[in-house]
Amino acid sequence: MANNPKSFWLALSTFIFVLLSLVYTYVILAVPAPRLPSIATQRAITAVENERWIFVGDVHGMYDELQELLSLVDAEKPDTHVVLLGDFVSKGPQSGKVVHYLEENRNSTHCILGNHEINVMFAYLNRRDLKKRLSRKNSRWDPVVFDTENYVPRHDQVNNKHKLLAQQLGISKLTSMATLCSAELQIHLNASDHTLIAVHAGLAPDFEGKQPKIGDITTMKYMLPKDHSKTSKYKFYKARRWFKLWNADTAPENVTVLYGHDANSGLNLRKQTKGLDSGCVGGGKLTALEYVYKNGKYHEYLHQVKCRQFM
Ligand SMILES: [Mn+2]
Repeated sequence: MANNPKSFWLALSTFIFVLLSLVYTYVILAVPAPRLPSIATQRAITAVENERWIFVGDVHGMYDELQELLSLVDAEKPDTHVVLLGDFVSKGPQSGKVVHYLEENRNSTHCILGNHEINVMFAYLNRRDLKKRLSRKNSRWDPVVFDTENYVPRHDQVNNKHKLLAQQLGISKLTSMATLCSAELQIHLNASDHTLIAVHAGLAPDFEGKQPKIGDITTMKYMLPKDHSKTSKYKFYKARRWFKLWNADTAPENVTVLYGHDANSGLNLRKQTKGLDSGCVGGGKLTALEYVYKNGKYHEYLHQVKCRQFM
C-alpha cells in the first residue's frame, strides 16, 4: 500500500486538510478577540488664565473643514486647547485623518466620545457575524468597556457602516480613540471659578455627585422633568429637551455645558448650555466656541466655516 503513489498523495492531502482544520479551529476558538483599552468616563482639567479653550461641534470626518476652522481660530497659537465634542468620525469622508490629527496633537487637543465613536468601537469588538447578531434578540455582546460601566449601545443605532469604518480605522486608531478621549471632560477655569463641562449629547442639571451614565451623556436629547434618569434620543411621553431643564433653580450657576449631537436644533446657545452641532456633514457649518480670559473675565467668541454638502 505504502508503495502506491496514489494513496501516498491521498494520505498527505488528508493530513494537510486535518492540520489546516485544526489550525483554523484554534484561531477561531482559542485566540482571544482583540480588546480595546478601558475608556475614561470622566476627566477633569484645571485651566489657567493664559489658556484659550476652543470647543468644536460634530466634525463627522469633515477633515478639510476642520483644518479650515482651526486655522481661522489660529489653533497653532501657544496655550490653545481644542476640544472635539464627539461624533468626529463617521458619515463624512476623512475620519481617519481626524483621528490622526488627534494623535499628532495630543498635548493640545482633547476629545469627547460621541455615539458614533462608541458604535464604531462596538462594531469592531463584535464584528464577527455583526449583521446576523444585530438582527436577532438576546445576542451575546462584547461591551465597550468604560471605567465605570460596560456599555452596550442600542442595537438599532449600530450598523454595517460602523463596522466598515472600524476596519478602515484599524486597531491602532481605535485604540487611540479609547485612550485619548473620554465621555465627559470638566474644565475648571481657575481665574473665574467657573466650570465648563464637555459631553457629546447632554447632561442632567442635577449631575453633581452622581456617576454619569454613558448612554445618557452620549445619546440623549430628551429627559423626563421629574426623573432625570429617564432619557432618550427620541421624544417620549412628558419628556422635554434636556437643556430646557437647565435653569437657576435646577443647575449650579457656575457651570456651562458644551455639547454637539443635535444638528436638527442647530447652533443652540443658551445661558448655561451651548449646542455646537450646526450640521457640517449635511452641508451646514462647522462651529467653534472660544473661551479666552481678557481684562479680568472670560469672553466667548463664535467661529464658523461653511461645509461642503456630503450627505
Ligand atoms: Mn451624535
